[in-house]
Amino acid sequence: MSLYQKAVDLFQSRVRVHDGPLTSQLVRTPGKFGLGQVPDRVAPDATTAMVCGFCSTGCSLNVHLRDGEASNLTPNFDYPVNLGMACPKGWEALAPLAATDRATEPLLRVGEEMTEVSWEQAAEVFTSRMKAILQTHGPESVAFLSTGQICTEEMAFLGAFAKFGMGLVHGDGNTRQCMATAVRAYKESFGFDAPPFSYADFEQSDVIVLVGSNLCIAHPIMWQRILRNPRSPEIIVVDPRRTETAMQATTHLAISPKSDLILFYGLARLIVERGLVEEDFVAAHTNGFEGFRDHLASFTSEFTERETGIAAEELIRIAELIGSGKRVSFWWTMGVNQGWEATRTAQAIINLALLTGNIGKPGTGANSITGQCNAMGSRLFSNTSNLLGGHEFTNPEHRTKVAKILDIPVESIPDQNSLAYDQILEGVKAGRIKGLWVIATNPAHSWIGRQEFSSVLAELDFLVVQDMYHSTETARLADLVLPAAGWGEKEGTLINSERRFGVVKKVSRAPGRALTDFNIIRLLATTWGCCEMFRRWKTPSDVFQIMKELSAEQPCDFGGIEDFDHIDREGGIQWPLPKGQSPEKERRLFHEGAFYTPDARARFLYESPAADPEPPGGEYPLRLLTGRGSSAQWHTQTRTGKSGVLRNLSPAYNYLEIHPLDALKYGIESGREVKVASLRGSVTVQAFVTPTVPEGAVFMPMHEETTNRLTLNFVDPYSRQPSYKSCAVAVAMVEK
Ligand SMILES: Nc1nc2c(c(=O)[nH]1)N[C@H]1C(S)=C(S)[C@@H](COP(=O)(O)OP(=O)(O)OC[C@H]3O[C@@H](n4cnc5c(=O)[nH]c(N)nc54)[C@H](O)[C@@H]3O)O[C@H]1N2
Ligand SMILES: Nc1nc2c(c(=O)[nH]1)N[C@H]1C(S)=C(S)[C@@H](COP(=O)(O)OP(=O)(O)OC[C@H]3O[C@@H](n4cnc5c(=O)[nH]c(N)nc54)[C@H](O)[C@@H]3O)O[C@H]1N2
Ligand code: SF4
Ligand SMILES: [Mo]
Repeated sequence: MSLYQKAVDLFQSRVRVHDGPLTSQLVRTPGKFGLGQVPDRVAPDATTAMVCGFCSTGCSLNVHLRDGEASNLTPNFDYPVNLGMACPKGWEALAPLAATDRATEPLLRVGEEMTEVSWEQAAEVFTSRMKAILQTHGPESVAFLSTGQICTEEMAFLGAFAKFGMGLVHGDGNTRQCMATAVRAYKESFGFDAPPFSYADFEQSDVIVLVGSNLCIAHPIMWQRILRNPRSPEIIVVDPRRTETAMQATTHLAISPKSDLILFYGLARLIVERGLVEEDFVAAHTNGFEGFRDHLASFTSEFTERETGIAAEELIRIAELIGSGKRVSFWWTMGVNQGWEATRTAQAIINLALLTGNIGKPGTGANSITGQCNAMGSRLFSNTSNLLGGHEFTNPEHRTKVAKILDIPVESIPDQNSLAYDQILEGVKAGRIKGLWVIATNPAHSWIGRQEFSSVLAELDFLVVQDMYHSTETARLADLVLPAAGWGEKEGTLINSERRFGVVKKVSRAPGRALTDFNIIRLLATTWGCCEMFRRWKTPSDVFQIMKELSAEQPCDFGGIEDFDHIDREGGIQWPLPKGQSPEKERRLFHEGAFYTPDARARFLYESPAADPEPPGGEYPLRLLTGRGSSAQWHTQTRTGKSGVLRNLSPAYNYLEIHPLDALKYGIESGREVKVASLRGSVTVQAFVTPTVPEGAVFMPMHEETTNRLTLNFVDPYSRQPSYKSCAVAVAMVEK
């Protein structure tokens, strides 16, 4: 009997007969299905602290209530993360909740029109149409796209319902666009996806190496932590652009775009050559050093200089600084993760930390900074690329363990990995995937090669979008829009970059009939007929307890965290915290040199550089770099675009940064409209001539939907993360 048939049989044997219309009860009868168990908002005129719902820094904000509604907020001075600071998005976090384009009712497409329907109808349409697709085309014909921007408990519930309840095999999330490379790199090098650092390391380093990471814009409060470092650290920024962060650094290595892998191999060779390897550490705690040393032979300083544009003397200075025995910390973000040889590049950074023993000690580490507020939660609990709790779908022991804890038949857990995001979209294009459920992500704007994306979605029989707003580029394409409550309108946990659980709370009422993601999933699970399977999953607090059980004996074990109040009292708690241990204020991993591989040794992993999938040249002579534009803009701007303050802090128009010499070469005038074209399409933006981009490259922010009309859909072969930060373009003035 197929897995799918078993799952169908299971549902059927468990379908309960309800008395009367289910969903209206769900909405109107508090308590019956758990909705009323969402805790009442905090006392009417109180102040309560909760973590921010934008970036992964995880700042704590004091939300002040008047007559039971959040009226304003201030940063929390007592929280170990932000110490009284917040960036503009944090200060303006309440504004997006009041936007006029909030989705307030479920919307169903009838012909070209979107019509308001009740929750009961919405859930029934969801169930009947998804079931019909599954019954006709099998369990691989429906997929879901999850997110790093909802609470951990919601992600866990979503992933569990989709895979164990609905019987889906395929589900991925926007963390593929963002973190997949770091996940893969850590798993292979350390044996588990485990970013080892604490933010305290920013303050305790002598040398801080930031690779493809624009902290001043993307993680401004982490940058503030660097500024608190009393050791006058050397700050080395590796970025082809002279970013705001590069301008503040002590050294800017303005490398040729996409030459990072060669740079790090070149530096490693110099470290080995000059006898700067921390030999005791390498011998006791790593594997693969000899092979790595041989691999480095061809990365001479002459070759490295030619490929990266960094002078040989400068390479020697940096290698000596890294190998000098000082506390060196390496930090990387999207300049590394979003590339065609991204996994090996991340591992080349890890290799430098291992070579020099810069791991497990204060002020050190090979540290991947996460992006979204709960990217870390999604890495552990979204049930997409990992089985809940950092387990493996393909490991029978893991499946048995999870099935036992959840009290579900082991057959309801898929024994294969999901297709990755790009492969799911391939499946849609090829007609194999006919139903798609998109939650808290806006891929019609943010996915690479967007032109293609919209036409791919048109192939679907049924597209469901669950979002706070009905106006997002993706929601506008949906057959069914499920209106979701947002940050501040629900409770649960988020896990920040340094593995710290923080709590969000309900301080505002969601508009209209919008429900929390948790309750939407609960409603759909009930209508689907798997009430019984999820009988323990009544509230986010219940799910937190289940997640604790799932984490047992995993590197992320957090059985020692009691509940949400405990997290609140302690000012956030980092994983791991096994049962019986008390939380410390800040902790890093690997202080004993024991990694999560079977022999407890970290691995040196390396490979020859790969070919550029679309080198600039010919008709498209420039390389397009993309990324964050300002600290006031968040991704596709569905939230930050709703705050007048943040709009005023953002560029008023969509722009392209171009070097003065290229402007001269191509006849571009600053402030004038230019056409930017790639093989995928062309867009018109305003030129901004500036030497902060290197000659031969241009930069566009990702916040306007036009940018991804140009980008090339190409993924790293190991992480399948898209290569957002490079494609070939041409630029020309628009004739008036
Ligand atoms: N204000 C704001 N903050 C955010 C976000 C936001 O949208 N707005 N998003 C959050 C999320 S989800 C994420 S993932 C993070 C992203 O945070 P970052 O990764 O810091 O941001 P990006 O601007 O995408 O990319 C960083 C840098 O990579 C550089 N880069 C491009 N190509 C290369 C290369 O080949 N080598 C090197 N070394 N560098 C290169 C770019 O020039 C850019 O300056 O930010 C988070 N914080
Ligand atoms: N060219 C280019 N493209 C990029 C990047 C790049 O550097 N360059 N970076 C990539 C990266 S790192 C990332 S992370 C992605 C981000 O890409 P997306 O995830 O598509 O961007 P967001 O705008 O954050 O989308 C989140 C959506 O969730 C909704 N939402 C917010 N809170 C909630 C909630 O609580 N519940 C529900 N149901 N919905 C909610 C928002 O309204 C919004 O529509 O973009 C990627 N795209
Ligand atoms: S730095 Fe990140 S977590 Fe802190 S206030 Fe800004 S957006 Fe929120
Ligand atoms: Mo991201």
